[in-house]
Amino acid sequence: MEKSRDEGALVPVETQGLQIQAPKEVAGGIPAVISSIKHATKKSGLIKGARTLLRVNQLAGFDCPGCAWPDPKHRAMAEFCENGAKAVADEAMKASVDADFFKQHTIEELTRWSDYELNGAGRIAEPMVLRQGASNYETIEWDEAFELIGKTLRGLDSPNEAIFYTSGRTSNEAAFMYQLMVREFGTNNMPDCSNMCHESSGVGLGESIGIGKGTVTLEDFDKADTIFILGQNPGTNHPRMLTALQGAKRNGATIVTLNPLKEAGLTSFIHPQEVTTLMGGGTKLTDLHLPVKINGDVAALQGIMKVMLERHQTEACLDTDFIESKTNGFDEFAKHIESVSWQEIEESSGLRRSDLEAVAEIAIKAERLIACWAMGLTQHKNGVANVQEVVNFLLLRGQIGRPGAGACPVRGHSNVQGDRTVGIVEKPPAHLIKGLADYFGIEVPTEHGFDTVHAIQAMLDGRGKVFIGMGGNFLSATPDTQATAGALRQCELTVHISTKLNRSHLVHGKHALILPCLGRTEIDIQNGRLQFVTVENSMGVVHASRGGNKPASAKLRSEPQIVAGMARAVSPGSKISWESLATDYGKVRDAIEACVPGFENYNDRVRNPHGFELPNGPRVGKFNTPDGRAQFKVHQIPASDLKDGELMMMTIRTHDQYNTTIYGLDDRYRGVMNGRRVVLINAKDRERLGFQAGQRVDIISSYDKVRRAPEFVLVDYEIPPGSVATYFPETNVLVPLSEFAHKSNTPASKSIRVTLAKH
Ligand SMILES: Nc1nc2c(c(=O)[nH]1)N[C@H]1C(S)=C(S)[C@@H](COP(=O)(O)OP(=O)(O)OC[C@H]3O[C@@H](n4cnc5c(=O)[nH]c(N)nc54)[C@H](O)[C@@H]3O)O[C@H]1N2
Ligand SMILES: Nc1nc2c(c(=O)[nH]1)N[C@H]1C(S)=C(S)[C@@H](COP(=O)(O)OP(=O)(O)OC[C@H]3O[C@@H](n4cnc5c(=O)[nH]c(N)nc54)[C@H](O)[C@@H]3O)O[C@H]1N2
Ligand SMILES: [Mo]
Repeated sequence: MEKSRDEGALVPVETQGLQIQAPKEVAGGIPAVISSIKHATKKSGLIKGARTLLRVNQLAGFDCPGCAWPDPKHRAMAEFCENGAKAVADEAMKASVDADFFKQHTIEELTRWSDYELNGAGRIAEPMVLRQGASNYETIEWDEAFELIGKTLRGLDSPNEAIFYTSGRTSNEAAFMYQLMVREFGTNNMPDCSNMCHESSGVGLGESIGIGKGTVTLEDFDKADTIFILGQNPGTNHPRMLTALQGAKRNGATIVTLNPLKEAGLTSFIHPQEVTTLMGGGTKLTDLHLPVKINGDVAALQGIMKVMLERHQTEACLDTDFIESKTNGFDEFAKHIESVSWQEIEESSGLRRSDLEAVAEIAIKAERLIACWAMGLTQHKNGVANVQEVVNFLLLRGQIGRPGAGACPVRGHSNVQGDRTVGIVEKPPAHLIKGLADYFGIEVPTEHGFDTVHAIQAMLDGRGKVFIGMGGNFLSATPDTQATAGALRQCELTVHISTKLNRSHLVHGKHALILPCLGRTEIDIQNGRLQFVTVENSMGVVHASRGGNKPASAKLRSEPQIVAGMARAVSPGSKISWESLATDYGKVRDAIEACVPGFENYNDRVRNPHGFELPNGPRVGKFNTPDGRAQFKVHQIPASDLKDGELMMMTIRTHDQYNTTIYGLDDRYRGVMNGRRVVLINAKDRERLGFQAGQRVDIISSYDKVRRAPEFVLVDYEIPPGSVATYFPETNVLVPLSEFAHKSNTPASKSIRVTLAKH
């Protein structure tokens, strides 16, 4: 049967077969083990699947491409992780996307495949080109592909007409070479997946504490007596974090969660490697869950701090020594908090004063408190304010720069933090400009480049003419799918360095290239010598990663090799010895050491099996802000002004996806099985709006009343009134390009105003 299509989102529509079960209360356990073995053996065969799983996060193995959560130093064997296993199995698939595959399937036909089917086609086997006007990709030799890139880039009126995107799986070595190539060519147009991700954390923390990174290490979780988790679903997205939380719980820690949803992974956890806990129903994790409304966090945090400040009047409960000696802006901040009314706090947070008082009570007692957060805080117009409100909260009791305490933005992509550290950034810092100029003798452009939303704008209005993506799936990951599709189609050339087929390969410029690369799990030999790469985890630890699988195809090249190939074609007179960098990654590390602070003796230190920690001022009580102090920041509570019939929609991940890569069709913990086109809605909202449970609706954007995402099934769910949840990337078509966070430009993909209509 011909599937119907969502022409806006450019995806087929499938709602048949959806099954709804009760949401789960416990994460992990035997179901997680079974699920990962199923994925591993189905995708890569029994033996290869099992062998690969054994090598994840081993000291001599590769860094899991799943997420950026660090590895414990005391592990005896690989920490089991269901979703890490899925990521690894997915990369271990056969290389069946080859010349034959593309002969059989036209682009037009492939656009009718679902994201699940596209990913399921296997690894990409060889370089492919789509020539102008052709209906199918065909093979191309590597050198010819590089020459096409070189010729097109050299033919531009200005280097600023080219856009170089990066997704966060790229190693430090490949990322450093990539930014070097881009800067030698002459632009800083380097949008990055972190623009859509933790940019609000980077900007917010940078202003408040002088470093755009978290301040805790994994060991701090053993010491913390209180952990706050805001806007994060670790059971699905950072499963190994549950082990750390379990450890903290066993040491007596109290866990508080702020989330519109009661996520299974936050409620209770059974460690899959601990059969003994199976009988008991797992370790209870959350002690107090606050079902905050979507984007109610500024209000909730201000409410909590209002209680703390008031209490301090009668009974000292703030760290006044810390506030006086280490911070700035407290008086103005305290005045502001005093002025906000409980009515505003309750309305905007959707929480009761008594609940916030209970949380404040916990915070006042906490001697060592860690606050963790992820996309639930960053992807709002006030994403930077959310992050800074968390910092304000920590500063009140001096919970930064002490063991067991601090800020913990939990990163997504496994090397998104490292990519930034080594230079993937559209606003190059002074040390990098000087470092690259001194070490390589190149002239580094200083004009700021485009980030993600501005790159889309630039391609739309003709200022951007070539798009190159180092990994990722730009079309499906970015806001406003229609606009981004239009942007890519206007390009002279679109190039994707990829491991798997995705929708960005199908929505292309006049010419298009797919350049297939080795994955993290694969053996990388250059010049007869085994290479390894390095990555930085979410807590600023840099360590090595060595692949162990045979490459999926003999025609794959490593990312450093691909960058070197492009660089030689783009800058034929280059002063840089690209060949030597691409055949000895140790030389790339030497260059990073020379250009980026904190990498002294990189090649030696990274040979330590546990890697090394990059410098982190706040961790040791030093704030690298202009006045050397941490800053209290004043933010207004965002207006909560939904119109009649309007709902606030967040776009989240299922348990069976990795961003735009769809591994399977189940969201097991939430009980949504065999389908993705659902709206999780409060039954009271559904009834008020006159819909039946299970009814099919269209979702309509409030920003652009024309934009509809058709045919979603309404599912009654425990979610605060006025808030609804859907899965991305299907609903990215509704995320407006014009709604992004103040200062960080992160698309507001967790607060989208919508209405529903009968389908
Ligand atoms: N298996 C798997 N692992 C992954 C990924 C994946 O797709 N699959 N992606 C990786 C990447 S790149 C990232 S960035 C991370 C993402 O990790 P998460 O941030 O955990 O991912 P999301 O699914 O976006 O979930 C956001 C959570 O925030 C809550 N939330 C939404 N809006 C609000 C709000 O306004 N306030 C509060 N307090 N909470 C809110 C949602 O209910 C949800 O629990 O995971 C990484 N790891
Ligand atoms: N509505 C909405 N949109 C969002 C989000 C949201 O929560 N809601 N989250 C945002 C976030 S947090 C992020 S990080 C972005 C993610 O945006 P991206 O990073 O652009 O997207 P991914 O889906 O992670 O990219 C998947 C593709 O990467 C390629 N790939 C995988 N491994 C490798 C590798 O080792 N090397 C290379 N070269 N390629 C590889 C494969 O071809 C695969 O198809 O999406 C953002 N978009
Ligand atoms: Mo992310």
